[in-house]
Amino acid sequence: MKSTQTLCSFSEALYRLILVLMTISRGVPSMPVPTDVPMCTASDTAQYSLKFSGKWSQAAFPKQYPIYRPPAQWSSLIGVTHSYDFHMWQRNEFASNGVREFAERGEAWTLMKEVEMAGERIQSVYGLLSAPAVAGGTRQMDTEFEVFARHSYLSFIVRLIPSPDWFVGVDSIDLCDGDHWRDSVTLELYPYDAGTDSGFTFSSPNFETIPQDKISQITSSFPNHPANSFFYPRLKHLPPIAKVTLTKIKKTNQIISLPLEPTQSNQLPTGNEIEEDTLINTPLDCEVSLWSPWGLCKGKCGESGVQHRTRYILLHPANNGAACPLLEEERKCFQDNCL
Ligand SMILES: [Ca+2]
Repeated sequence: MKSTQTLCSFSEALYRLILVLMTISRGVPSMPVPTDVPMCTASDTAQYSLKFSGKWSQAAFPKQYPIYRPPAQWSSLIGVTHSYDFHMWQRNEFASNGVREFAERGEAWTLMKEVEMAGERIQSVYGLLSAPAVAGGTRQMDTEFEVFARHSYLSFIVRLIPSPDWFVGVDSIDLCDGDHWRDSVTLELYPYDAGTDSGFTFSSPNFETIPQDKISQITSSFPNHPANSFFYPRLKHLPPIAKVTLTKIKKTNQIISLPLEPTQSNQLPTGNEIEEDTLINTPLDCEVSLWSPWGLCKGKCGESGVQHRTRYILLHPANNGAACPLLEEERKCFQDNCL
């Protein structure tokens, strides 16, 4: 249900996005720059393509992998180009309301409003960018954006669907390197927890975190609880769950003064291909329940009998993980409770 809402509201989101962009764009070029900040002296502007590649496959993340209602997929991507003094989100800091709503439900309005206000207040934000949701954990999405010497940073966020409040993203990657623009930047992405919902598994019901936690990276051992969907005690590190590649594109005569092109670039047939390097196989060991109590002793009165106990499979093994142990056990007993 969450995913349907995300997908349905996207076109409306894009429309509103355009309104926000128009608002943000006003007056920004006159922004004063403090002198104690590392300066970007690259030529005025650079255009980049952004390619987001999901690597959330069942082979790489076999535990509780969401197969239906909804299957594993990615929300729309919401990004910002900005200066050093703005943060869309930060590890070990509290998520804003906008990040909370996006991470929990994929609703972008508050987040965009926050960005818009930051643009008006401190003129730290140049523009917003977006790419539409993709209905598959290993799909790709593309968009384009423009950066300026005074607004050379990119941040973005993409929500994991389904999940309680989990997302991937980038916080303040600087595309300017002194006097030039970086040609290409590739980053592996790992899941983060927004600290606002305490669900342990992809499909946990809503369970608000009170008081709110800070944003934390989810690892194979944190949160340290066997019920967590990313808890893999045999792994030292989780495999990356997504990848983003930012590539500088040649300037054309076409002026992309504001990144209003994402819908068009997303219709390119190059998107939505599965990458070969998503074929990571993460072993998943079988997990079984505790034993049931011993059953009744069956046998003739006054003689030895047999009783049984059982346990059941909590998690089926995958990718050559440890097989399940015996699920039923019997022992001799003495039938002394004769009627
Ligand atoms: Ca959480």
